[in-house]
Amino acid sequence: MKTASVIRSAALAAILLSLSAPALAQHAGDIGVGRTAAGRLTPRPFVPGEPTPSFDVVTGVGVLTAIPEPPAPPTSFRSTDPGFDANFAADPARDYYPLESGASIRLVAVSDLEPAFRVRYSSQTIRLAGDFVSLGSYQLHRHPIWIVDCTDPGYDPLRTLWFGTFILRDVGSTAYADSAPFTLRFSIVACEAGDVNGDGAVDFDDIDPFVAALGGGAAVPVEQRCAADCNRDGYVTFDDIDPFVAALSGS
Ligand SMILES: [Ca+2]
Ligand SMILES: [Ca+2]
Repeated sequence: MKTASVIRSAALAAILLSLSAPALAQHAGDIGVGRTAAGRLTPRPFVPGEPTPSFDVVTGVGVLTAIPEPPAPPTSFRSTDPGFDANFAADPARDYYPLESGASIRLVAVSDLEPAFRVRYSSQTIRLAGDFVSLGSYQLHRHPIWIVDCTDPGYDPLRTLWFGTFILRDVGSTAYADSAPFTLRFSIVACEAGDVNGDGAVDFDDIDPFVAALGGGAAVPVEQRCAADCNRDGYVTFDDIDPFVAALSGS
């Protein structure tokens, strides 16, 4: 087991650094929709500890729920969270301001979504680049449905995380510039990257379960595979070793 010994050596080196749990990914709140002072749309920058949290579009992972509930095999995984909300206060320090009257905002995919992943609101569905759903006007607060369709031919039951890259676009009279692209990630189970044994901490006790997840495939519980997917690409591979060691050292 050369792989296991390499991982152990790297992890042992990492513990020489100060061990601390990494900051939790930000799951709570809606995605704030606003603009910069220069008139470019932007999702609200995440602000730690604020009373009304906004979803962190950089590190946040939305959690989808199996439909129907286990132990029945799922036909889909769904959630209406996070939603989109334009009613956050201005935050000049982060160049974030509320939208003005006349705005009409869309969520637009800039690339095809992962197979079996889609976003739906009313009759509008995002699957491919250019598809959009309407989010509403300057005071918008809308929750589209994030869906992983298990009946889709492209559905891979070994995948634990789906993602799509989007922009915010204004088709209203305010004519704000498109936001920069941002990637939203969704998992089919709640998990914290690196906490492979699920005890709430990232530490040496996670090394053995991580090694098991690396080679275990479908025999490994989905929560364990999700947590071992430290680079958040949906699968457990050798590419997760470095981020796992980084999580162990709290960096
Ligand atoms: Ca743990
Ligand atoms: Ca991975």
